[in-house]
Amino acid sequence: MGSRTRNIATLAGAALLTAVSFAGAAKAETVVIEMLNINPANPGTVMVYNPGVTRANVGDTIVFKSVDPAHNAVSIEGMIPEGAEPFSSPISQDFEYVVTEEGTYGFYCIPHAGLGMAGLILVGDHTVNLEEAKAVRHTSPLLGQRFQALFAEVE
Ligand SMILES: [Cu+2]
Repeated sequence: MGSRTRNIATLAGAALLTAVSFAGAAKAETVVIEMLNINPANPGTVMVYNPGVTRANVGDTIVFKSVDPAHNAVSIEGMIPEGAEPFSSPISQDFEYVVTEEGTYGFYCIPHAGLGMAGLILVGDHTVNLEEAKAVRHTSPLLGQRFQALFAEVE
């Protein structure tokens, strides 16, 4: 009984310590990007990430939320900052990715590349690789168009 109480107290202390050190760090946050069949802000646009342009800080965790099935999120070569780990999420599953570098991250959905399902994450100073990211050519015309629209929101 006594040791059990002590264990619980230790656990509570550990949790408190974790909370304190977490707050002391650069308060990393969780940022959610929904993967949707229909744009809630514009029902005429289908197969979207919501939001299309997401802002975050280094250390934040991006959660790609599988709200509607059959989507994923894959980083695009030439559209992530130097030193950032490329990512490719399983289809129809939530996926977490920690952003470790400042810059612009471009990603798309493999099943809906042809429908232009694309998104941007801007981390800290996003201009680090913005021009390089903009210059990437996309095999799917709709993907290129969606990125153009998203980049227009960035300025
Ligand atoms: Cu998709």
